[in-house]
Amino acid sequence: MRITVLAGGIGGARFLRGLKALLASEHSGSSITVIGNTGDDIWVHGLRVCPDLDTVMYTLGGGISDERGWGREGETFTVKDELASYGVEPGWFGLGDKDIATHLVRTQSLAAGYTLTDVTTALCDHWQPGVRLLPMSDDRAETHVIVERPDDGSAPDGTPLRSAIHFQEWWIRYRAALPTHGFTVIGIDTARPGPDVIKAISTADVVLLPPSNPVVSIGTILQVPGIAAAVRATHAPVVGVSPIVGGAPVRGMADACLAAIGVETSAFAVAEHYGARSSGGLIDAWLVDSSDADCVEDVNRLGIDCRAVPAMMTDVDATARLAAECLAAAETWRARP
Ligand code: FO1
Repeated sequence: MRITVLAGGIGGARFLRGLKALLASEHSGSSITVIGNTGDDIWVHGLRVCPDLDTVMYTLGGGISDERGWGREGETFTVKDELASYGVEPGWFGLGDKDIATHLVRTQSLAAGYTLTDVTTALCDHWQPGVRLLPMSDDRAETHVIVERPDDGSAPDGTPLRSAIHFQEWWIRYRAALPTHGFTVIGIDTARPGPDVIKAISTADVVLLPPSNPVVSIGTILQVPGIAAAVRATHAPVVGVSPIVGGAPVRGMADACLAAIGVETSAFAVAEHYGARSSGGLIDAWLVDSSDADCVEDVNRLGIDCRAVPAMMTDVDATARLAAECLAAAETWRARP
């Protein structure tokens, strides 16, 4: 079975760890292709950092800091502290010493003319994540956030002025706690899907949207011209997992992202946001946590086959069971009359 997963950072990576465990135990001969979000990517001190790609690679390759969910286990920040002593910005970005090696390899390879896909393949040769990790695009497409910063001041009529800041600054420095008016992915209009991305979607047996951030992770991947159309057109069932449980994100700040685009923070609202493929949207089935069972009928009425299951990824076994529910939902959809 060929499974293609559109994934962002921590939530997507944790889901993949369970999916991998499930396939190893019950679906030998299956393969996973991950289409990774690169909208979070950032130049820091001249290094190209790809947070979501690295989070998937480290999580599945055994190098992740489980405590943080990003960066390396046993990490130190000596270089970051030295840079801070020079007063070099950005001081707010947590650049780990071990992590720098990954960014140096990536930056040097990009400078030598290799594509981000080539570089990611080479890094994964080292980390052996057990999945094929494809950047959504080899072209630069960086998420920026339209905010009101404290020192931005106001126009003569008193209207607060707005600025666009890099997603990482919004996420890390400001913890998404500024008045936020939306997102813009700089370069997205001319970004092309990475090689094999469209093929991975159109030839998949199952396409999964794991509980990653539906706005700035999965949403960004779907903004790459051609990718959403490929999801709509694939013969594979498309199954999503709600990242919102009981009206709140399980981790991260998807609620701030959803609010910024005018979508309610609920399992139902995110399903509605993705839309039923039968009416031009993206998903066929939607898994919500058991605590949100009261929305199942409403989601079904959207034309999306909804089921309430234990969706908290508390450990690998629980996540493997969630992944099994995704595959069951896919088979139910495939078998429909
Ligand atoms: N997240 C933080 O909250 N603080 C950090 O200092 C930080 C540094 C960082 C460095 C490398 C990396 O791959 C990820 C890092 N993250 C950090 C996480 C990152 O901001 C988010 O995981 C994604 O961009 C959103 O999914």
